[in-house]
Amino acid sequence: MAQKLAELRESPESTAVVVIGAGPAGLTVGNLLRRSGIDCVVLERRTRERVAQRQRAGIVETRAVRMFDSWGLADQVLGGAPSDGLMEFRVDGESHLVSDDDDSEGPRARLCPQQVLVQKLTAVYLADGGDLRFEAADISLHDLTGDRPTVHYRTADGTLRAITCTFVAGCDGDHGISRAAVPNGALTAHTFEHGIGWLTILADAPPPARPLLAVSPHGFAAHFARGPHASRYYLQCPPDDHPDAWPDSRIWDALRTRLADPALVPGPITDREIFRLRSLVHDPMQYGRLFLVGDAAHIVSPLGGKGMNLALYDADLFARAVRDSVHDHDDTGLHTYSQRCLRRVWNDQEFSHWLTRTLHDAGDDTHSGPFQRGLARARLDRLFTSRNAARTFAELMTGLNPVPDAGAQNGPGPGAAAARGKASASDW
Ligand code: RFL
Repeated sequence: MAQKLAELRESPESTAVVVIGAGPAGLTVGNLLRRSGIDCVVLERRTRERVAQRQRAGIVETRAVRMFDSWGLADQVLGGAPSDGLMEFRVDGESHLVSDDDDSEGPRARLCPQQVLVQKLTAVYLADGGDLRFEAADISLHDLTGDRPTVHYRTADGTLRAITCTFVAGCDGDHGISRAAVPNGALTAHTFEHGIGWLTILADAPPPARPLLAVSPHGFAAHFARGPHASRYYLQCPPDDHPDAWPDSRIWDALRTRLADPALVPGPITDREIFRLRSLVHDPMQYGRLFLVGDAAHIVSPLGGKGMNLALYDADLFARAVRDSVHDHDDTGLHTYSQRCLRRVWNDQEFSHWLTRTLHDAGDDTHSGPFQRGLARARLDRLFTSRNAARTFAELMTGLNPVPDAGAQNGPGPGAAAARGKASASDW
């Protein structure tokens, strides 16, 4: 083994960027680098089939659609129809439509399930001649603070491989190896547990006309399209609840009650899981030549639909930064990558947190108490009646609200750690 590793170090492969993980973040980085004429290798531990089946997000926000459009990729990688931008809030059975139309020109959000985006990104990347290696096991990162990091991995047939590169993109999600390769103390984790559980259900059942968020004293529930004949539902539950406590009949009864829809059409349930709502930010999003992208750097609670969209934002900034560095010897984008990403990360965390608190506090007041419930109901009233409040909401939904350029930031705040002392630890 030691001899084999020594041999590998003698004659490694070489590329500009090794991308760890073939989710939305890694595949977007891979595609954008290829479009920029920059060599890269994407390493993914799962099989292609497994990656292509992971169902989570359902909407690519307006900002991300325009990002793909600016790379000439929107039509190739985005499936689904344009969203009509309307979302239904149902409060105690009363319907309120809220729009994400912010009057801006250009293509708008698309109804595109995450697995469709991943399948299309994979197909386009491979058709462009991209190097994507599935079933890459035991990946380890070396010399991240040197000039040429090395990535070791094992192929499906057990062969050890080594690749040297200029940059590593850590796109392997919250439980990947990239962030774990960073020494203790180099990154700070900011975490928040919401104290809320969600039962999440996928079913082959008719989707709603538009995203539906329901608030009532029975607890929060939601219903989203996940394709022409598939739906995802969420039901608020205690964080330590268990899926076994939710047989089909209980699920459909709870959905009918909380969605105030006695005629809700059920269907075969294909997946049911319980997870705790939590939020997490790692600062900075860089260590040496390793750049963390997407869920590897941050987790956003699902309300607001920002997790995947933030991953796409990071991927775009990273690819542009590498392009400027490789083609123009301009490293500004790489040096400001973490700060700039974190400004949007905190922006989206705030929006998601606001929506999470509002929709849960407004309903089941055993969770928060009557005072918080009154505040949350007032926030909803304002959203439904004030044009300015609705417009701010629309801007946040589209992802088009301006976020200050972090490069100009001098004062303390999220991201500032990267600009101050940690810059030297994470500098390359
Ligand atoms: P992913 O999608 O987790 O992809 C990481 C990839 O890395 C691979 N990997 C490794 N590869 C090699 N070696 C290793 N050691 C590896 N470890 C992991 C994995 O196999 C995988 O292929 O991260 P990425 O690319 O950053 O994308 C992030 C998004 O997946 C995530 O933010 C969203 O799914 C979050 N999310 C939602 N986001 C939205 O924008 N809108 C939504 O409506 C939405 N709904 C959701 C969600 C997340 C959910 N879960 C996970 C709780 C609904 C749910 C239920």
